Amino acid sequence: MANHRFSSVSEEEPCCNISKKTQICLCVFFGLLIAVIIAVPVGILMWRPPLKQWKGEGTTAHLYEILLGRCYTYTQIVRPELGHKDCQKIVKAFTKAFLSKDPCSSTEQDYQPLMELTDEPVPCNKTLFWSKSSELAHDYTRVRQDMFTLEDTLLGYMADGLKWCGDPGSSEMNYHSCPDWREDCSNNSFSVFWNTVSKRFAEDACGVVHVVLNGSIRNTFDERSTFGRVEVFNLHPEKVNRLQAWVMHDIGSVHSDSCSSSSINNLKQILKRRSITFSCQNNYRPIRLLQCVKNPGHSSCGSYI
Ligand code: 2NF
Repeated sequence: MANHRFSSVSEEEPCCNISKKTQICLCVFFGLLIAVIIAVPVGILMWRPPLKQWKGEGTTAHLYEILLGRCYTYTQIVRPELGHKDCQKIVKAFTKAFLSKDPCSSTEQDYQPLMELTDEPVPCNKTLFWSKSSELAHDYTRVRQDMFTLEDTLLGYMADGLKWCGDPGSSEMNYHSCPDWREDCSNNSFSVFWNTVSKRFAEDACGVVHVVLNGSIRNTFDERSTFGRVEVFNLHPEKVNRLQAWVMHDIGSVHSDSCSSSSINNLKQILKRRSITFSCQNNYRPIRLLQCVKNPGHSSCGSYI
């Protein structure tokens, strides 16, 4: 009797008069339905409009970590006398200036909170500008540690050589591409940053200020460069006594420009109109020596090394 009852509810019996095949179909149907119910809202929540494509290279990989590391290196090791700086706060203000924003509509105001967190004094007579002479100017301040290029100050040190931009449709950085300042737009997050920090660097300069210029190119003083466009016009004549230019020629190059060339004369006239005295020296000897250290065998270095 017990055996009979057992066999009457055997597994072979379709439940509720539904065949096994129908049961499987229903399972698959409800499974798919649940998957769709979950996937659609998740998909909607996760969907991001594609990031805009630009002609310039994208944000430097690990930008946030690099900025943070450089901030700590600068404030703890390079210039500890600066006192406490909140690097976490500084890097947050840096990224906040451009994240979730149109990278072609960047403004000086975007970087204002960052500027306020990174105020840094440069002693009078110790500011060194450069234009088309990055390597040489930095070789010089590496030796003359009392002198400062923008990249020897906290913000310049943190940002030098990096690229960054955001996107209005995303809270992420755009690692694929960023606007090229020549081909896409001039008011891009990257250029506006350098214009803003270069402007403050020039506004803060006092006493005799210096600039290393490249006499081996045609436009030694380029009015469209950051130096020619921003820095020269933001020097304060009431506290800057003189601008001293050092026009350097590459070792072995055919000289193109010198202190007597028309582009340097143009710089002189601009400064005259701004009531700033100008002086110029070709191949300033201490910097020439550094060039010769890198080219010891060259005939033009014979008298030095
Ligand atoms: O990357 C930097 N460290 C940097 C960039 C721009 C400006 C530094 N600066 C500051 C420095 F402190 C110097 O005093 O400006 C001065 C040098 O700039 P410059 O434009 O007079 O000199 P260049 O050798 O012509 O340019 C330096 C670098 O800046 C780029 C250029 O491609 C080169 O890599 N650059 C120049 N103008 C712009 C711009 N409007 C630019 N990058 C983006 N937007």
